[in-house]
Amino acid sequence: MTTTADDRSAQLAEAGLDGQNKTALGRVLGTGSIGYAEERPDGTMTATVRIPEDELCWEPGTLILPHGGDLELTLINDDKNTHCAVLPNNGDPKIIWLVNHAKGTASINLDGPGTYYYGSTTGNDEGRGLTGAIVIGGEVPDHAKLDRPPQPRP
Ligand SMILES: [Cu+2]
Repeated sequence: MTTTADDRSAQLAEAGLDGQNKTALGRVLGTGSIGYAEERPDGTMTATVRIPEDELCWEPGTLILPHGGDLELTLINDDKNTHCAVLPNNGDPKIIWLVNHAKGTASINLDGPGTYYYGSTTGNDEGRGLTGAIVIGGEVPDHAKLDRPPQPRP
């Protein structure tokens, strides 16, 4: 059996995993969309993530970067609650405060391929609620590869 995107949306709705105060507090990580950062001519990147109303998630839920480096991340809070984002950043995590209907920009540097998680720790979603992922592709140096058979490369 194959599952199409439409099936998945219907299944998430039926399971009560597509919004706030249903089966779970909000959307579960991995049930949102995938987005890509844009690369500028100088190699720095930009992306926008937003918090839709009453879903308690980031949109896109997974943001893919073509490589490590500097990211200018715009965050928009369209929810009725205040949220924040505690963002991964080389050196020190950064926090940005997002009152309802606020927009802000964070400059972060992530120089290594990998999967980074960020979240809001406020706005009735403490714990692991409102979690998003930033995935950095690119070549992994040999010394950092997992010990497993060679994987196909795009
Ligand atoms: Cu929050």
